[in-house]
Amino acid sequence: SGQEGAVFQSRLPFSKMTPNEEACFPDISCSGILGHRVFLNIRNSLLHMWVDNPKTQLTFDSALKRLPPPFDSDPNLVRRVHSFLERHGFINFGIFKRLSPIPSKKLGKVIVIGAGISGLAVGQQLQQFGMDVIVLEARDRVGGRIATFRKNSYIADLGAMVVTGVYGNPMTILSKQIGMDLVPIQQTCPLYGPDGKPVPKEKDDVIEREFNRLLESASYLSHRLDFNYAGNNPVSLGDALEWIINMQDKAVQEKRAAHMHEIIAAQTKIIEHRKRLKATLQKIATLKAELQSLVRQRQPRSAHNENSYASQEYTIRTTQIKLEDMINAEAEQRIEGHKMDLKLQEIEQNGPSQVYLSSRDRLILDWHFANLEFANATRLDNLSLKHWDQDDDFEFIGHHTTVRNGYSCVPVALTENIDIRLNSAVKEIKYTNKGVEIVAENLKTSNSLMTYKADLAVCTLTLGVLKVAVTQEESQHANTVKFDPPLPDWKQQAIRRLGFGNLNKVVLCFDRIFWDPNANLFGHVGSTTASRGEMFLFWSISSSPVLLALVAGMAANIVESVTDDIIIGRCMSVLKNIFGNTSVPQPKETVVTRWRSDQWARGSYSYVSVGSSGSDYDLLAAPVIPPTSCDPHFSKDAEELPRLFFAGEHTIRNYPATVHGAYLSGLREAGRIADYYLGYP
Ligand code: FAJ
Repeated sequence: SGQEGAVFQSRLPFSKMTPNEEACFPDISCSGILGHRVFLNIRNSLLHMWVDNPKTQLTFDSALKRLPPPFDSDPNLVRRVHSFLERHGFINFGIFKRLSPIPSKKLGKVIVIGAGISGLAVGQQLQQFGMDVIVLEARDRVGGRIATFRKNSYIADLGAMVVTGVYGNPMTILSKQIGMDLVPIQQTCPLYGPDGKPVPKEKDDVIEREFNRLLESASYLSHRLDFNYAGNNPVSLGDALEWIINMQDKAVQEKRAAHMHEIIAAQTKIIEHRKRLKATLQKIATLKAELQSLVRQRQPRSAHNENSYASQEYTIRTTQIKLEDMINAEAEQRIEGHKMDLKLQEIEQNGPSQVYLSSRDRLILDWHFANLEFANATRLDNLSLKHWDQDDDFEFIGHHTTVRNGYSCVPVALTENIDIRLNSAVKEIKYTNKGVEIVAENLKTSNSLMTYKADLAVCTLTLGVLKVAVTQEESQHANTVKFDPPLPDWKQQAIRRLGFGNLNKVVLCFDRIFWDPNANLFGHVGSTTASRGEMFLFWSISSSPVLLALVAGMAANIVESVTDDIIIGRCMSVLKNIFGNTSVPQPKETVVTRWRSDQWARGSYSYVSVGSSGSDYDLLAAPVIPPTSCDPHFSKDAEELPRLFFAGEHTIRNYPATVHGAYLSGLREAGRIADYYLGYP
């Protein structure tokens, strides 16, 4: 709440201009501290007004009226700040009540390819900026990778389902505008072992700590020791983790060897000591015999044997003293021997563990790896060790929530007032410095082809679809999009480098809840490392009895070639193993996703693969200027205008792989297009 909260919610620094603001307001940028303060005050006040009431358009007039003096004294500056915030998607975005009409004279024509969240965001924005927008979508629905299964009272998200953090997240503003039923996720997640028995909490905690330590070690290897290449090959996160695990194993073996040496040294000391004790005992026996014989031969004292008597008594006495000394030495040696035995016992009892991880512990660790493979939508050995978590600093804070009424309510709401052509599969994107021509096949009307002409196009095709477009596998795939001319090499290389992963879900709708209704999650530890991602996590987020099983990592691709019956059967045996045969009823409805085989997606979301980095997201976001025209009548300015723009989760470096990132990429491109094509009011 308050102005600071509103600025934070808008992902801007409260008391500083951003580089983009400095570029757009060069006069303020070099005007000194007072000018900065005035700018920041106007900007922050406007953000506050919008975040407080995002259901109604914040017009320039109402903003000016509500600004306290002296910040209202320069209406021209207020107008510029208002226009800047509107254009770059900081205010007046989403679905809100308009107070001023959209310009009726259209200011340029745009084709948006794809009606996922990014396509809808860019379409909404450009439409309200006064451009003529058509959105072409191949599916018979909007939303793309936001897809909700609805049947009777059952609701389940087959694609995105989590809103990750509320502060700074544009979804928070959208949730105030449309009926999103956001429910915080309970993070506790009991684990069940491969035998179906609960994993004890203490064991679970120990392995989770070890998992975090392994990740820290991997980060240390990469960022402190700069161990990012093995020879000329970049290292993957998976390689680094397995390498550290092997090192730990080796370290345990070395500790065990050192321990054995310690035992041998202690035993050697004991043997030596026992030898000494034996010698002492022998000496005692000899002295005792000597003494006995001396005593036996003892002569009584008389006047004529004074000297020999004294010598005899002296010998007896010294032998006695030697014997006493030996007996004392024996006693001391026995105490010392006892101490040595105790020491050996202690060493033997406090030896290091036999192995770094027992096979059962390793499987629990594999469960955590599967969870990481789910978040990244790929196997750990595909992730770049150096860059896999490059977006971590931009994670939103606040609780993670699910959309109880189904995430598809968002894209559906964003269709308001936009011309969307469903069942229109784009086949060809031709771009020249005069504009674009988009050839689309109508999948409903006997596959007829339509050509749409416009000034520019925004391509929100998924990275998976773009990968098909830039490789030579055209004949194998139904959805191949041709770029004419082909995309520039730098764009093609980035498309090839960045990874596009996979994640699948199995929806099971029952007639009753048989799991703990208070937990949103429970985990199932697989029986092998290779199958660790198979139904490793079950979600229960709906108010109706629906379970959602996740299939991640290597298993995500494997399940796509298996029939639904087999997959459901596997889910059921996991559940019966945990809850007992008789407690688990047959599901009433089931759905199995296959995102990799889905021709309009070709996977789930992007990841930073080995050999790639965050800057590939920037290259994917960069617009394309058509190659220079040979037409002598063409003006230089027109030639330099980009005609192809790109949005989507794979184009946003700081927030990739997410719904909010895809949405923000749409806002970003709308701002960029307006800057190129509309100039500033
Ligand atoms: O919860 O924000 C999630 N939360 C989230 N994003 C997810 C999440 C995952 C996640 C959470 C936190 C951090 C990172 C990820 C976890 C998971 O549960 N969840 C998720 C689960 C699955 C199974 C999937 C598939 C995705 C997620 N995501 C990712 C987001 O869904 C996506 O990042 C976002 O929705 C992407 O939006 P976009 O606008 O960039 O892309 P699309 O695919 O929605 O739109 C492209 C459109 O082009 C489609 O409608 C497609 O039909 C169309 N098209 C394709 N070819 C065409 C065409 N149209 C015309 N002609 C053609 N030739």
